[in-house]
Amino acid sequence: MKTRLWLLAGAMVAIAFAPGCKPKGAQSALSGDAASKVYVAPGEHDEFYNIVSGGFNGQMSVVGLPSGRVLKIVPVFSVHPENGWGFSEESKPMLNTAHGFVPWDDLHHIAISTTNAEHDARWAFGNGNNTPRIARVDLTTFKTVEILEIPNSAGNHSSPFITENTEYVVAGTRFSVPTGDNRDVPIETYKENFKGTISFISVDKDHGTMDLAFQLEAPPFNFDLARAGKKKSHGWFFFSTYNTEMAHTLLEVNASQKDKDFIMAVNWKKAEQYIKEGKGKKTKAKYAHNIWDENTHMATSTIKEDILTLDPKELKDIIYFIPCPKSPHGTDTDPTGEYIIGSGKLAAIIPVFSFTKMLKAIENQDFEGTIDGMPVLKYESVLHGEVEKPGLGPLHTEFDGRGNAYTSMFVSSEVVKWNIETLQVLDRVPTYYSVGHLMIPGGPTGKPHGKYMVAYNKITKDRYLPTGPELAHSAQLYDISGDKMQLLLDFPTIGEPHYAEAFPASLIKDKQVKFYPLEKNNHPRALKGINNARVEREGNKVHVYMTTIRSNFRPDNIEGVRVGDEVYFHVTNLEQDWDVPHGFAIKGANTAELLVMPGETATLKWVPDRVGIFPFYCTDFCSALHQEMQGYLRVSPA
Ligand code: CUK
Ligand code: CUA
Repeated sequence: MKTRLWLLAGAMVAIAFAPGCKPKGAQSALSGDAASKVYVAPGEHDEFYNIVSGGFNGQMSVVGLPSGRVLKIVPVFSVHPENGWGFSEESKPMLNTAHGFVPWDDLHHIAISTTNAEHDARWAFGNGNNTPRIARVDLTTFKTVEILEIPNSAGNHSSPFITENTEYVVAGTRFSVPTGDNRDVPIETYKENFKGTISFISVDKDHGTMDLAFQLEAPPFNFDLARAGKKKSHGWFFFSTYNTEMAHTLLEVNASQKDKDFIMAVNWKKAEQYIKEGKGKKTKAKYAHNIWDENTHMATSTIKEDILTLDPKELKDIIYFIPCPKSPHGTDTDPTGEYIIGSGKLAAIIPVFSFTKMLKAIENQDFEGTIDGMPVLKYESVLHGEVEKPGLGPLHTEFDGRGNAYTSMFVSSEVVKWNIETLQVLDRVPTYYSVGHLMIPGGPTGKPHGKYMVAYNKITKDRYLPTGPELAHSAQLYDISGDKMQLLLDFPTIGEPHYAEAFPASLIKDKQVKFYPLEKNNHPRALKGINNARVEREGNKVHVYMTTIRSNFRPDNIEGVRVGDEVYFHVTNLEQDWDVPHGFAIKGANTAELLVMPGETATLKWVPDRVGIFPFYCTDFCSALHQEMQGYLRVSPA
């Protein structure tokens, strides 16, 4: 989130609590036992996996909690030279879109799969904001195995949030845009030509495969964030909206004229029923669907264009609007599914809505008006109550499963703990500084694991050794097991962290894939042993069928290649052991390395543009003879 609240929060607020101002007690002393609470002894494992969004680096990072140690970067939406993601021929199709190869995106939110509203941790979903996409990472391999582009969307921010059995992943568009394949219209025709779109993407129960089930048209607001209902509110989705003024220019002024925006409640079970009854309209817009195949170790990209669209202007009982104080950012549902919290970031209170009251208000038609025929419920009739004086700039709320909520305050740089029933503020603790998202392990589920809370901060000055004009972004770990929150640890993050989730390591640590069985490697260019290692020419294409095993490449002296040939190095790693990848890099190639997992095949393409001798070598220290793992390619004149 950006600092557009500056102008609006009022000059006094902005001056007194400008983001980046050092809160009182910034050097706060830790109590003596903080170190022991985060100390994970050498050889011991962390208790939780924490999957953290990388923001503008486009990746996810895997962090252990409570130590804060970074265990891995999982490449998702951005190319990753470390392991050839987006450089190998097999992975390039993963980054394909309806308008070609897009090797970067901005990943903000993580969703860990659930069953019965509890983490099952089979998959981690992440959103790409810029070229609207949703990715799915398999948590037995920590590999991105699917990326679905979202048509009719721009700024895929309200995404990827899931229903309690991972039936659907949703994607709400931040920018309303003309729908269909992009059209050339005057921007000032915004209200007629631009639309908001909410996509419901079904997830296959067994394999996780995503499919764009249907899209819901919505007024041209900006959709910011969302949460599914759970337990009693299962079947509903709640989206925060802003710019309900429907401005298309100078939003910082024009989108702040009214004192309320809306939480948009969507009855998705109803929508699903209408789709089954054939009430969806067939529309078209191109989008890519990219799937990684663990059988062939290759990705395929398919361009699709058929979409089923529901129009809630006609089907009037899908969407209801709940007025919410200005510019809600996060909307969050508590573990019971009864309470819906809208964090109006320009509001002085936090409104807490009641699902039961919402249903009653709908039944009694307690409406204050309509938008395009869709009912606007009365604020008071849905309100459970307001948290008074919580702090400034409430953004996101998580839950500990003991009846308490924790809200991040961007402007006053603190986390505030309050009781969901009584709405009393129970504790507050400073963050350093400007906290964005916060996270409790299991916090968005029906069964939070409690124990810790992590604040993901922006504009974090002077917490670490300075590193030039840009400083490390920061996470802070707090112990929330007692009445008072206690700061335990600061740790820097990779990229800009937005949302994150964490779950007990015990859920997946014994399910990790250690290597790929060679006999099941169905890559069309795979080798099962060193005997078939060879070079084959097909016209101007040269296929090098290469093997790696400690500690050699076969073949390792390659001749007969000419300038302008397309050379494909199909490298099969014959190892059948945990943690023995081999790398492949060749001098002069305008691409990255490969890092080939045991039992896998990966391909590097290079078109040599000059004659000479080009050495290649293994990039991953794999044995005492790693330095001997090398070879030569000779390129002769065309
Ligand atoms: S956003 Cu970054 S602090 Cu994109 Cu979820 Cu709220
Ligand atoms: Cu193989 Cu180093």
